[in-house]
Amino acid sequence: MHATPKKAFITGITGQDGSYLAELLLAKGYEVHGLIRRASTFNTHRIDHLYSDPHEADAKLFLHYGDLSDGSRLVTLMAQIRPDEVYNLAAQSHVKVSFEEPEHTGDTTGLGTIRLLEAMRLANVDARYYQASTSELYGATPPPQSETTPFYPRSPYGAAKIYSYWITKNYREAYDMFAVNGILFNHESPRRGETFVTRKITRAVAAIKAGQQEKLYMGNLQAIRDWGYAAEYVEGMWRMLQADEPEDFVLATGTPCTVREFLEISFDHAGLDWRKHVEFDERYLRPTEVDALIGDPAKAKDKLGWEATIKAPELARLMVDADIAMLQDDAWVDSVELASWAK
Ligand code: NDP
Ligand code: GDR
Repeated sequence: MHATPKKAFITGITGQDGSYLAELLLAKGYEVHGLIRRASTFNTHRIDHLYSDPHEADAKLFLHYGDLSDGSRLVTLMAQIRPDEVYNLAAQSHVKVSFEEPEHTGDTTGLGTIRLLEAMRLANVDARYYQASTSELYGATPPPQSETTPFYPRSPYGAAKIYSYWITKNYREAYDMFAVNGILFNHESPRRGETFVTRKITRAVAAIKAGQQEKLYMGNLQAIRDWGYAAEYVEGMWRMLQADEPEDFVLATGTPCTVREFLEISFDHAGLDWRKHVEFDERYLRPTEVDALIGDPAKAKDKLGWEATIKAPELARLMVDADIAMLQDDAWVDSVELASWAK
C-alpha cells in the first residue's frame, strides 16, 4: 500500500460501470476523482451512496465538472489531480442511439479518447490508462471472439470505439504509455441504464407483476449476447492496470444467451408468461445488427486470474429481484416509462 493513497481519475463515473469501479477503488483505499457533466437535474444517483462532504477530513471521492468534448478542461484536470490511474469509461454508449446521433457519438466515444490521452501528455501525467473498449468492435465477425479476432463494427458507436481502441494502442507504442484496452462483452446489473435490453426487460417484469404495465415492445429477439455481471467486470479493469505489462484483454463469460432466452428467464422468475406481454415494434431494430457475440476470456483467466462467475440466467434473476424490490420500495430512480423514445 502507498504511503499516500493512489489517485484514480474516472470518466463516466455516473454510469453503471463508473459507479461499481468507484466503489471498488474506494474500498481499496484509493482517492477517487470523477468527471461529471453539468446537467439541469441531478445525475449522480448511482454514486450518491459513496459521496461525503469534501470538507470532511476523510473524504475520498471528489467530483469535477467537465466533458469529453472539452479538451482544455481535461488538461486542467490532469494537471491539478495528477492521477496514478485513469479509467476512460465515458461515452455515448447506446448502439441504437448512435445511429441517430452519429456525429455526437463520434465526438465523445471516439475523439473524447484522444482529448483525454493528449491531456495526460500535455500535463506530463505518467498515469496508467484504461480504455473502455467493447465487443461491438467485432460486430459482424462470427464468434467466438478473442483478442486476435478481426474487427468489423456495425454501428457509428462501434466505429467510434474502433478509433479509441487503435489510438490507445498507438499511444502505448508511440509514447511508451501504459495504456490498455479492456474489450468487454455486455455486462449488466440493477444499475444498468433503463434502455438497454436486459434492464428494459427486468423493469418491465417488475411493472407487469405489480399491475402497472401490460405490454412490453421489443425489437430483435434472435440476437445472441454474452451477458455478465458488471460488478465482476470492474475488478478485471483494475487488474489490467496492475499487470506487469500493458496488454489488451477480453472480459466475457464465454456463454451465449439470446434476447428471447433472457426474456423467458426473467418473466418465468416472476411467474409470468412472456408471450402474453411481449410485442414486436420495428422501431427497436437497428439499421445493421450485431447478430452474435460470444467472448473467449481465456487470456484474462490465464494472465489476470479473472473469471466471470455470474452467467445470464442468474443475472436475469438478480436483476428481476432488484427491480421488484425497487418498485416496492418506490425507489425507482426516475419515472421513465418505457415510452416510445426509449430505445
Ligand atoms: P453508461 O451509459 O451507463 O455510462 C456512460 C457514462 O459516460 C455516464 O457517466 C455519462 O454521463 C458519461 N458521459 C457520456 N457522454 C459524456 C461526455 N461527453 N463527457 C463526459 N461524460 C460523458 O455506460 P456503462 O457504464 O455501461 O459503460 C461504461 C463504458 O464501457 C462506456 O464507454 C461503454 O461504451 C463501454 N462498454 C460498456 C459495456 C457494457 O456492457 N456496459 C460493454 C463494453 C463497453 P451521464 O451520467 O451524465 O450521462
Ligand atoms: P448492445 O446492448 O447493443 O449489445 O450494446 P443492448 O442491450 O442495447 O442490445 C442488445 C441486443 O438486444 C436487441 N434488442 C433490443 N435492444 C434494446 N436496447 N431495446 C430493445 O427493445 C431491444 N429489442 C431487442 C438489440 O437489437 C441487440 O441485439 C451494449 C452497450 O452497453 C454498449 O455500450 C456495449 O459496448 C455493448 O453492449 C457491448
